[in-house]
Amino acid sequence: MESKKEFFLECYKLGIIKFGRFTLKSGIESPFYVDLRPLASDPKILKNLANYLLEMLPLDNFDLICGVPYAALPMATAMSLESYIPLIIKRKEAKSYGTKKLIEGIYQKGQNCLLVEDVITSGKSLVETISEVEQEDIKVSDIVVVLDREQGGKQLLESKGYRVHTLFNISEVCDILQENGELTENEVKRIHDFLQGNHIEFEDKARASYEQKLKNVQHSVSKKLLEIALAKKSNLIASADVTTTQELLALAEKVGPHIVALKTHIDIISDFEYEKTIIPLKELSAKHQFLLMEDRKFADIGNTQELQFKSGVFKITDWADFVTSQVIGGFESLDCFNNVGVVAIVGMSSKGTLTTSSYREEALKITLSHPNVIGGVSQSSIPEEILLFTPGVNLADSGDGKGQQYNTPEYVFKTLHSDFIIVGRGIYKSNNPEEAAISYKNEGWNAYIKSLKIIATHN
Ligand code: 5BU
Repeated sequence: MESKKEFFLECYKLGIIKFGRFTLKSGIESPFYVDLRPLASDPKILKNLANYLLEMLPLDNFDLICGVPYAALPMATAMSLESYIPLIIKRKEAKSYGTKKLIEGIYQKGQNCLLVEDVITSGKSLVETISEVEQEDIKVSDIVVVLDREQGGKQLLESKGYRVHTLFNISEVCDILQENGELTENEVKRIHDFLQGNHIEFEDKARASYEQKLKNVQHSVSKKLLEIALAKKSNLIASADVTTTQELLALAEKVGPHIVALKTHIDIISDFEYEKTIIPLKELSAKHQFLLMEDRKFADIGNTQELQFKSGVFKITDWADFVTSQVIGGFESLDCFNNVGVVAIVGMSSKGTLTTSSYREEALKITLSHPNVIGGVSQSSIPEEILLFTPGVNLADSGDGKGQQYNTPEYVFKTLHSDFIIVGRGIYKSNNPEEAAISYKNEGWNAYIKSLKIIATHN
């Protein structure tokens, strides 16, 4: 098997820990959130996990294995399959009919059972589970836990005489992630402060308003975007990921009055003709007062980007008000976009993206210093002197089954201090795109207004 650290990083890729601001069941706000259920969906990882857990244990001691429902059930099952120790199943609640049994499976009184738990925090729910198992005259001496949040649970159980074996704890996990560029030193320090019960400040300082930003921005496209936002009371950019000219123009006509910009992927239009596609689109943008954002995501050397921008059938330079570009080609690769605004891709919304915190840090340096850049696309906050555009917004879904991960408007304005939300399928796939655009516009605007009012800090 690979090293424990490599194994953890494999697990981390499945999205089991998130950093930010989360309200726990107890009402306490935490700078990180753990959910190990995704581990069960990767058979190789689950099998390896079972073996890592088994390796730590005095296996001869146990007659039975039992997982604490629900997250640990597949883990306990995998451990049973790997070790041939029989599995029993504990119900969350006793059946209200029939046998009213709390424990299912074959066991005898007096047998010793290993309890398996995914995450231990205060340990209170484990104490309850243990007492329920013990009420069935099954002995519990050892508990094995995948991740210890280091918030007193291990000590509580040990004080009651149980042995607690933990595979990972949050401190070592933070160290691994820092080493790997996923967390900064400051972020790790905050997590340690939180774990030690110290007061930590969540950045809830009031954000800059569009009026304030309008005074500070230099680029004419930034100014236009902010002016339209204020005039329409909208921070919505509709992503028109449709594939025919007719659909594109119909969508622009319907949502035009409610948006600040229409985002295109012009190369997915199958019947593209400059005259028939772009000319009427330009007319609609003038009629309904929205800008055109071509989401080309340039990612080449300057010379090639310039050709892609100015030549070919699309001639983006002639009609787009602003474009998206990766910054992977370096500072000078952005020089060619000098008649439009550039939105730099700092962080992506898709699962497993390679835009780690160290990449984002470097990308931001270019983003902040290049005069053509008006803002960035990111899923984390960026300095307020530029505009933040956030895709991956949907009111109904949390993902699309293809790696997209969605947030709500409330989250992106309050936590990330976004300036503009980008909504694709939430609008163009809706039965009534105009109504959907109006509701995203209102949700977005209300979330923005609310985010202006947050001044208090939290404990
Ligand atoms: P959706 O249908 O709302 O998921 O569409 C989102 C749009 O934003 C789509 O056109 C993507 O190409 C674009 N996008 C994104 O979703 N996430 C990113 O990180 C970047 C762009 Br960069």
